[in-house]
Amino acid sequence: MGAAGLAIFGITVPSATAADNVLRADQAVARACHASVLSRRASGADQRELTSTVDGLIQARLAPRDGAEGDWDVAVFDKATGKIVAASSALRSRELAESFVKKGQQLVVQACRYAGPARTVTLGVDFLALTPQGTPTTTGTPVQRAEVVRVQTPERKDKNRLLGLGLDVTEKGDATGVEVVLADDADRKTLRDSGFQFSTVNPDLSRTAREDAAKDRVYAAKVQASALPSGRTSYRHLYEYEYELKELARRNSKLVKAFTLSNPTVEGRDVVGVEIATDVDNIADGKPVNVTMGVHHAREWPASEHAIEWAYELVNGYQKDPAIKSLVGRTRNIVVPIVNADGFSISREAEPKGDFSRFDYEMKRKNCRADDSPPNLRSGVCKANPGGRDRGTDPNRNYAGFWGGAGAGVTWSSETFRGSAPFSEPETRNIREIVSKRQVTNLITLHTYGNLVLRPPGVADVRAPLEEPVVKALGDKMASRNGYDSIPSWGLYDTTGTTEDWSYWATGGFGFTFEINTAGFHPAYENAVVAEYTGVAPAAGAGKGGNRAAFLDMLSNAADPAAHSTLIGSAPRGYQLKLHKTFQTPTSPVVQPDGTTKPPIYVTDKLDSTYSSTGGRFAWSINPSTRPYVAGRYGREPQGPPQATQTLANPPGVPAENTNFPGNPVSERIPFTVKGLPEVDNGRFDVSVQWTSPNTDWDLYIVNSAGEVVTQSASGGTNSERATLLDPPAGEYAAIMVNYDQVDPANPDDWANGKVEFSSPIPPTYGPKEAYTLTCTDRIGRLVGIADVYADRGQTVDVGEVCTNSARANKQRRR
Ligand code: 0X9
Ligand code: ZN
Repeated sequence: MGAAGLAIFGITVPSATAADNVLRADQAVARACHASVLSRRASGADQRELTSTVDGLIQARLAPRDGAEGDWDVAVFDKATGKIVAASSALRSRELAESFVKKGQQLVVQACRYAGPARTVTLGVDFLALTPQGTPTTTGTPVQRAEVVRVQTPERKDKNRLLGLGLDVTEKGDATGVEVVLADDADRKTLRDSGFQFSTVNPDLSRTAREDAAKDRVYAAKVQASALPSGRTSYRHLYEYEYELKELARRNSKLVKAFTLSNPTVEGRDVVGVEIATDVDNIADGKPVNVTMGVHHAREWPASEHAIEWAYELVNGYQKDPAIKSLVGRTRNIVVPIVNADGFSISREAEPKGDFSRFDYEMKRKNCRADDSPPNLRSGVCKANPGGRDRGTDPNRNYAGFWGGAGAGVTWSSETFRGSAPFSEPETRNIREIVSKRQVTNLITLHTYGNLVLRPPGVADVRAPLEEPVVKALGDKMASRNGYDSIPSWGLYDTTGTTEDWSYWATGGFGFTFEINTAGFHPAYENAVVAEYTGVAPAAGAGKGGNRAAFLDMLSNAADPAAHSTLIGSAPRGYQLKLHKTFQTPTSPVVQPDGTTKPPIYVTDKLDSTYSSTGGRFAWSINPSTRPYVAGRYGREPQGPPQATQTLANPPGVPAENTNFPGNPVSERIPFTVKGLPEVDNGRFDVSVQWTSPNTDWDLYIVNSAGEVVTQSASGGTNSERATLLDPPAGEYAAIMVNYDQVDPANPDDWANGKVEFSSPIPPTYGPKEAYTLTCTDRIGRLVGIADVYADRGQTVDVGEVCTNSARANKQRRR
């Protein structure tokens, strides 16, 4: 896989001498440094002119000098045309602007002092030559064709086997198949050798990418302002996200605060987000916290667009819409549009679009981690590394939740590589920190594509949480707005180490993944962003409110005390209440490259959040004290015995071979009846049949009285089929037997032993209750109160005067 033959590596060419490297501006001017080349005399900026020494990459970095930080931004322009080449606008003075340049190209590097006290900043510029790796086997290196195919996966186990091939499996799929991206001939060979049946969905992904880019240019040229909250008409660049977030904060300083996450990326970029709340700086005000984020995966540009538009929605709505104003007033909102900043920069800056021979970076998914690659691929900047898209960790397999199990890559080059350890990556550490330090009651992580609202768990053999009906109801409600399918994550296929499989099971904060649109990773802006967000055709949410309305439902849920827990009591002004919890959660047994497993790793989490008292009564919105991981598993108490086994008699004769069911209806039909309460209570039924040779193939479909297929089993290479339905409604059903293929049609291998077996529902299981440790410290930090606090979802717990009367709080604990 990957960019072999066309891959490139970088040679650093040192430039600018030390004296040149200090840039100065005596005033700060809040402006978009990337907008244009400023006059040499303009205040608040400084420039250098350079000539590129290479055909390759420029990297322009800023670093603060002498402790004074401030906020400087940088932009690189083509001198002849004034066009922007690269820029970086994060919140401090640590910037990395990176893009492609031509040898001899004249450049203007412009640094702008946006805010803060630092009058000077250090500029470092590197040019990196891009050189073909190795000798191409032919002159005119063959361009690798990227395509999308739909792979037939009649049974769940087929999808899991498909994942094991290390191919690029999307979220667009259903019970019987899933779309897979084949990047090159190596991928095509892998799939062909696997024996899976597949059909082409899009024979030329490059062409689609070029067409989509052209559509985007036309749309942006034609439309002044879209119906989005910001009016935006095209995909933003990383520096535009950074700049717009800080402008939102600067223009709405009481309502919006921009912040830098704790861990810079592998390439050294600052990752930025905004917090939105009334009196935003008082982060310890006890309101529930709603997090919306995007772009764990580099190529999924609509994800960050939806996230930043949501930030605009809240800010605009706060001024203009009383309902939004009320919701914003009762919550705190954190928006991190781009979690994987390195990867996004590479995918977004790839030019020309659709030229996957050039570094295949437009379709990059992972981050820029290089340490886990083979030694010869460990060096070189991400945009110019010889490993192509192969290098990197999948940030959405790197969280601790069930890490190391099914549905994640074990080797460095897998598109779903889980990383060297849980939370080995800066991207996942950043999100972990937010979720661990704040009471994040609600979280949406945005991805593309497949039109799905996914809820935990991501892996089938983790039973649903005890509160499954509540989580499902919230997912269903959001799906009624965007028109997506609301399903448990494992419904499509297994994944482990994903965001909410950690955040939900460790904190109880509701967490969902949205897979936006059905057309691709970053298809036409007008559809994937404007239509999906606002809920107009061709989006599935047309007329239903779209993702805008789904996000508002999530925010309403955050604002609803019945959906989380609340601590009430009273505390003197200036006293600090702290909730603490430490626990260990095992990962999955850790799958090894040879397929064996090693014991789970125990990951220690520390949750520490603070409420700062303003004096008198308080109400602090928190997550339940017992983790869903511990609380128990969903189930149902049997209300009666299961139904007795029924045999399915094989009708005389053998139907003609049919590889095209249901298009061709030729089959055998064997009716059976499912009973219900009060006589019996069936938790599931299993229909099974057998025959002699694994080279013969019978397929089994179960239909209800309306003729709808309710479950099926259509595998190949076995001498049996087994179809399961959970909680089957009472009624008339039929087993449909399709004679797919006979080894020896003259001597038919007929099916036998047909039966329907019924089992009781599995009752719920309950775990122990967990507590938080609540402490109170006075104005000089002395511990003045301590109590254990148990809080269930929806419950309000009165801890009384915990700062002045711990005894009373302790009594509360014993009740
Ligand atoms: O694979 C992922 O990380 C997510 N899909 S994407 O196509 N955007 O990469 C979804 C993870 C959860 N999905 C399943 N468990 N199927
Ligand atoms: Zn994704």
